[in-house]
Amino acid sequence: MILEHLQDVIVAPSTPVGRSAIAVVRVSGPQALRMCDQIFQGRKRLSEVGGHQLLNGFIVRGEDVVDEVVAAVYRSPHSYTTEDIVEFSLHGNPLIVERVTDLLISAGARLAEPGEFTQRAYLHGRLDVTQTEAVLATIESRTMKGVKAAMAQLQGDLTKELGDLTGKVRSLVTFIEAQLEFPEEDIPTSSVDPVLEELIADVERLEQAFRRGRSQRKGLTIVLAGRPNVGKSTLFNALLEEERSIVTSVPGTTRDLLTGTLRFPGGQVRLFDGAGIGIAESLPDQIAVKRTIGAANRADFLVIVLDATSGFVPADAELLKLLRTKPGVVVWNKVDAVSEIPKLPNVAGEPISLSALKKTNLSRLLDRIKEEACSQGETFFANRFQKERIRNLAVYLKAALDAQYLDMRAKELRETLTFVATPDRQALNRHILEEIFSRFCVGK
Ligand SMILES: Nc1nc2c(ncn2[C@@H]2O[C@H](COP(=O)(O)OP(=O)(O)OP(=O)(O)O)[C@@H](O)[C@H]2O)c(=O)[nH]1
Ligand SMILES: [Mg+2]
Repeated sequence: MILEHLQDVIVAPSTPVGRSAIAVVRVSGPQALRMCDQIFQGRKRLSEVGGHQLLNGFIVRGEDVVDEVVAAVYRSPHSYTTEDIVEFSLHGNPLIVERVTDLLISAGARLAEPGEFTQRAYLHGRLDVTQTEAVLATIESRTMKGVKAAMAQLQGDLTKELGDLTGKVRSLVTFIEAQLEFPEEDIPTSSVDPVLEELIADVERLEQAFRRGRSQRKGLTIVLAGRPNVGKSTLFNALLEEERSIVTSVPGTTRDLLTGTLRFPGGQVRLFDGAGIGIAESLPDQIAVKRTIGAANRADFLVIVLDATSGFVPADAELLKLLRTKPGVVVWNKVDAVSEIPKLPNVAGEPISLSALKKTNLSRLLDRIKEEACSQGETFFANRFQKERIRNLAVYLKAALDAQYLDMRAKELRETLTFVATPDRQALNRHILEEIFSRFCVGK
């Protein structure tokens, strides 16, 4: 990927290859209009018209007419890339698209790299990185809600939120430093507690909005976690209404991590079934258990499956610890085979009792999952740097809240500022930028 060469005129088809009513070929760069004039014949020359104009005309090669087209002209800086742009709407035949692209290359343009138009918008300062990724998210989103959230991001909502947060932390630091100027007065550390608590709540709200964003774009990841033989695979199959995972009465049946999709209006879930978490003797079993634990750690939400026929055992207590750091729900499975549902010690939230085998009470679990995947509220897409920054932010703000003295609080908060205030541009190195842009399609 080329990050410089902004003087080049770039060209690429912006619509998918195939037959269609219309196909678009896009050209951008400082000499784009003059270059297009070499192959376009219309009432006026493209380099003579103002921005935001449509011109009917022909693409010609010497004496030959290649196609009748509409050329849309955008003048710098009022265009997607901020450069001069021409978008030719052609008849949607791949042969014509190829011919027109080739003609422009012969006239001196260069074929654009994937995402290079968006990259130029970024390099010219029209989009920040968050917005750049939002462009990608808008194209990739699989639900309309996802598209809506991506549009909000494109309009800079998260960038603004982070800016507001930075402002609040900065005023708090200034306030504390002013207090420290007068050491003779004994100012209690708790005087800034409410402000800090509010900031922490702000950060948590953002984190929640990210999770919603992921649910809407890629689907929320949910892992069924439990000891071997508790009925995870039976439950996985029942939820997906498909015999996907092998079920036997032998503990250790599942080894590979299986995944299936649950779709709801307004959200989707990628459900995972893996090996039971417990003591594994053989090497393959150990690897399988590690995989499930890895998936559970990465998941957005957990379904902890317990076996009602064996009651609550010490190994289950270990599993419940997973819920300290992420949301989830506890399920008592196999309730068809017991007369009384076992008790669950000190866990937040009511467990759901069901039978995966008899398919009873499954709807309660499905409703809970749906609630998580389609929860209403604001949504953000965050790139990994923003997510990282927000996470660090939470850690430092909590450390500031725990700090005993005001000067220690000020120190933690100043550190906090380095996480929120770093502009994207500085945080990103060339390699990372290339990685982002390479995920785009050609022509965007
Ligand atoms: N009575 C009853 N048996 C069940 C229920 N769900 C699963 N079982 C049985 O429990 C045994 C284990 O089921 P699996 O679904 O393979 O359990 P698992 O948790 O995936 O097991 P591993 O893959 O070995 O970790 C099978 O014999 C199932 O028929 C249930 O709701 N009620
Ligand atoms: Mg299984």
